Amino acid sequence: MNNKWIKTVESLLKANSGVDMQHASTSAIYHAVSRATMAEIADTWQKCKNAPKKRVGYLSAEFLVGRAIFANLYNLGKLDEVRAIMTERGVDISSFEDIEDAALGNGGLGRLAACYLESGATVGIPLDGYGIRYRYGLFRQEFENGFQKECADDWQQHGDPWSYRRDDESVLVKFSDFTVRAVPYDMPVIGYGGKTINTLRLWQSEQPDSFDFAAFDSMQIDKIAKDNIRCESISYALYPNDSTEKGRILRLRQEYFFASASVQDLIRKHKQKGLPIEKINEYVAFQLNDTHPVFAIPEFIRLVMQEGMRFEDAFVLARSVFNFTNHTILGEALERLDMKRVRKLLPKIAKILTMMQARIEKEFPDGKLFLIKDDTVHMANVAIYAGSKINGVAALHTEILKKSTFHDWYEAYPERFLNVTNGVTPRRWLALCNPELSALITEKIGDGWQADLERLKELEKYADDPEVRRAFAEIKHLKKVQLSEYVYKKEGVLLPPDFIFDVQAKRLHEYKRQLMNAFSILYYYFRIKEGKEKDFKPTAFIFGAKAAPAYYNAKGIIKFINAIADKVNNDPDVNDKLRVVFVTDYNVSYAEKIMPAADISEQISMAGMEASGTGNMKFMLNGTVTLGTMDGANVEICEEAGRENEYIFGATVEEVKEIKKNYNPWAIYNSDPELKRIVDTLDDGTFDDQGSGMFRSVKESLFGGWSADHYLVLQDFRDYVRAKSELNRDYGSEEFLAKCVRNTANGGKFSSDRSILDYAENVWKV
Ligand code: 26Q
Repeated sequence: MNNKWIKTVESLLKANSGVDMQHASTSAIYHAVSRATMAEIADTWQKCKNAPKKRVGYLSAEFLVGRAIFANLYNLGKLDEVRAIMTERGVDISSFEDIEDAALGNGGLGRLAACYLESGATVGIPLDGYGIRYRYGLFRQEFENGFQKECADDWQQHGDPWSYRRDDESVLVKFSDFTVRAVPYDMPVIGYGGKTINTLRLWQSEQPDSFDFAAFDSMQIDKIAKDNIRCESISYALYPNDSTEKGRILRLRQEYFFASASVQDLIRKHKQKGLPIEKINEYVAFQLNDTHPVFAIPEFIRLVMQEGMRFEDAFVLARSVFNFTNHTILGEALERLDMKRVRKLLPKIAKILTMMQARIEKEFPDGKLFLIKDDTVHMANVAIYAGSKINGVAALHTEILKKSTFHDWYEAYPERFLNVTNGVTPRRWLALCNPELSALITEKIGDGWQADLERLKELEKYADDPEVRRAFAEIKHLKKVQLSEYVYKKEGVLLPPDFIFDVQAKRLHEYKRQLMNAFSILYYYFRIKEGKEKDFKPTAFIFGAKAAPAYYNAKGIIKFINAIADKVNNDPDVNDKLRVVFVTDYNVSYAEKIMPAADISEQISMAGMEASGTGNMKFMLNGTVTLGTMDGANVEICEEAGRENEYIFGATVEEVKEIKKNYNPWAIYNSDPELKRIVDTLDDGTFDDQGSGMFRSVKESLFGGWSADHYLVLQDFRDYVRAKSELNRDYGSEEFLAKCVRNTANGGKFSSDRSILDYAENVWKV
């Protein structure tokens, strides 16, 4: 950065805080540095907005962007310079780490959206994000006696220097009972190299007029306040339900709110250019991130009809601009909305959905394909029927969509289905979070891999070079030292850096089987105590996960793992061999510290359940072997790195299908005394759930009624510990170190740059 930049920082500090650098708070300096950088990029940003080509709108209810400041400076190529300038002035910019940015997403789907925007800007595709500016993002997690407690995430408490409010581009969104104003806040999305800057536009809901004068006159202040709250409630908070549908009215309002605002915005811009509406498909494409934005389709049809087009033409036009990504096969997560409710809140939208249903009935009279059935609208069906392309997020997942979830649709429209395997941005998930490994990579293969990740392949030959293996191992150790210090400070738990760091970090869900991991810890715990694991290499088990606040068993599993941690860490018989920690408030910034420090990446979902996973890719890039099932993108990780470089176990999708035909968890439990003892700790008094009944409920999920061990924890347990023990034996060997190198070397496919280029070529045609 130049002289001008630091002058701007200093004058912003004076103007906004009335102090100089020596006397300013971290928060004030953060703000000034961010704003000065915004000024720096203003011209490029403006120029990029007017690109006269087709633009893509990525519609997503979630954007889990994480901390912006370092990523932005890095992509501008200014991070080192800024660090130096600020150090000269007595400011350590790592203090900005106390300021966490927006967590406007739950997990995978929201973080994917953020990676995709960054990649779009990096590869120079005009891709803009559209979402909701939640006043409160995903809850902050605390533990109270080992129970999860949710706290509000007030992400704007230090201001929001990375966005501009654009009042003049507000639009109105109408519900049957009231109208709200959608006010856009624009964030720059800076590509690597800083040449392209796209926009993330987040809508905030407000009252249409700032004042109801009549009410004010008659002193009905309470009415004014009530109206205000009703409007602002729409973007008040992110729903923390990862993968479970809860048919809530406010959620429906949120979905229509941002879908409508975004479509209005793009149609208006198109018209402002003086272009005819029928040609909008030459200038705009929409990607729907799961079903959450699907209202955009009937809304688009409605608005285009308002411009004078007939329904049939509007429908055909819609089909040429919309595309849909599915992220789950979990039945309860496939959105189905009660048409009674849609008719009540959004009568015009209900009418258009009904016309679409009539159209499909005419086209397919046998009724096998439908949008509305039993007065319930299936949002995924709407997106498949009225869109050009539908994609899954990993090869295996897409096959499952074609074979089962959407089989009838696949038979009718095979050409619409395609796979786009997920990816992650290598800037945040390698370059920034692991500068030490990045320096080694650059030393070996030169610069440029950051934006051309396939080049990592050039590292493969070094897997056989003992010196490079050593260097890899030393960096891993350094990252473990750093994480250990951080975890000690935050959690008060000591993880010795010479232990194996075995990590499972992702949302808490029964299908992801954190419980099976917990059982494996107890397995080693009992065996070590009994002297049966003489050669077991000391291992620290690290968990990071949030449970949806209403997901009872998920919360029970958190409490269970915390109880295990308590016991293990305080037991002198084993704590030279085992440590367990459940880190508090796992989020993007925590992930940036954890991924580089992991020796083992646990990806242990029941096969067929995890659509892709993206954490698995972040670990891989950082030289971590996968301990996993043949699920989601794990399959492709094996393909790329070679299965022999990972630790694979458990039933495959086909086997799961077979096993489920007559699965009997009782039989497994009764024939395996070691496993029985472990499972029984849930209710034999080994652990205390403080009268909550949670542990009994978790145990019942393994045996009770129809849902008996739905996710085959008992079934896969033995093969899991088999693989885990094998890994433990291999750890530290020359061959193991080579595996780590091979993982980084073969991670190139999992750059989100590749995913975005896939979408651009096969879906958006830009
Ligand atoms: C639905 C209705 C009401 C409220 C919330 C929701 C909701 C919110 C978030 C439903 C689902 C989600 C998130 C789903 C998700 O993150 N899926 C993950 O997507 C990743 C990116 O494709 C995949 O890698 C993961 O496998 C998949 O689980």
